[in-house]
Amino acid sequence: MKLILAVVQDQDSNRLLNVLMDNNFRVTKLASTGGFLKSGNTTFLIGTEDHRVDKALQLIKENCKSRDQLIAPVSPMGGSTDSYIPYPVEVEVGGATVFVLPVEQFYHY
Ligand code: 2BA
Repeated sequence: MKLILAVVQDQDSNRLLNVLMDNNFRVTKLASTGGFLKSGNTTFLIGTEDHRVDKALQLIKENCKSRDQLIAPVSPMGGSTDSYIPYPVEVEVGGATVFVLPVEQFYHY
């Protein structure tokens, strides 16, 4: 058994949840926050049999898009000038960041 952890953008999360459910995956959807942008994203926990991992990855890939996001200028007011960014910076946020972990034990009470 494997545990798939997938960090995706909020805009893709409902579509991905629906498609995973339609394909009989068991899913937990968590509200999360990206450390760099400090804005909301969504983390999926998907526990599945080894032979279904490729199908889950395919669905994630098909339903999550990369997007460019602007980081607003950071004001130095009241804070350190070390982190002052005077102009908006564009970063490409990936469609999905995915970890596939082996599951040592699984209990469902
Ligand atoms: P954030 O940490 O908010 O990062 C959003 C996007 O900002 C990243 O997109 C990347 O394009 C950029 N970025 C992140 N750290 C950077 C840095 N030190 N310098 C310059 N640009 C940087 P993605 O790489 O697609 O990541 C999207 C979200 O996935 C991340 O949101 C984070 O929540 C998660 N993530 C990505 N890699 C991870 C990892 N190794 N471990 C845990 N979570 C991760």
